[in-house]
Amino acid sequence: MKTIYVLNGPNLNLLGKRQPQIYGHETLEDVERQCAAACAEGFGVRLLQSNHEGQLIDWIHEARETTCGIVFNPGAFTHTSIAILDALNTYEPPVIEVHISQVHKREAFRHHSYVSLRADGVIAGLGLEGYAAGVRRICQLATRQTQEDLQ
Ligand code: DHK
Repeated sequence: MKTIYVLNGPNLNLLGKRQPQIYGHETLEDVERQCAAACAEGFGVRLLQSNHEGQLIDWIHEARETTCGIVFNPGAFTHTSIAILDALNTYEPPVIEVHISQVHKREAFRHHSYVSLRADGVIAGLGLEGYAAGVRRICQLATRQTQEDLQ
């Protein structure tokens, strides 16, 4: 079984309760269920959430050894964290950056992303569907990579 990490940054533990007019009524458990359903055969997801930058960095380091891709909603660290960008730059498999809201329609400080300097794809404004789309893309890229490795 190939593992995909679905990483979530600060305040996303409150998904479903926090500003539902922006982030909707569904919870991280719904994200986990939808991501599991989006996996191709032979793939599985592990959903993780932390409000702490260092914990997210530790999980990225751990993912280097154990995963075939990361779907990542870094929350507000998207716009501030060079340390998370540096961690992602140590990670080889695909990274898909996800934002539930359409950040480019929001405040100017949400328009810049450090994570986008590394991400292989960026999804914003699709609601929770963005996570499932990210998982599908990782499955596709990882399968392609396996086929190339076999040639
Ligand atoms: C989530 C957050 O917590 C914000 O800080 C980002 C992102 C947007 C989202 O849309 O999922 O700016």
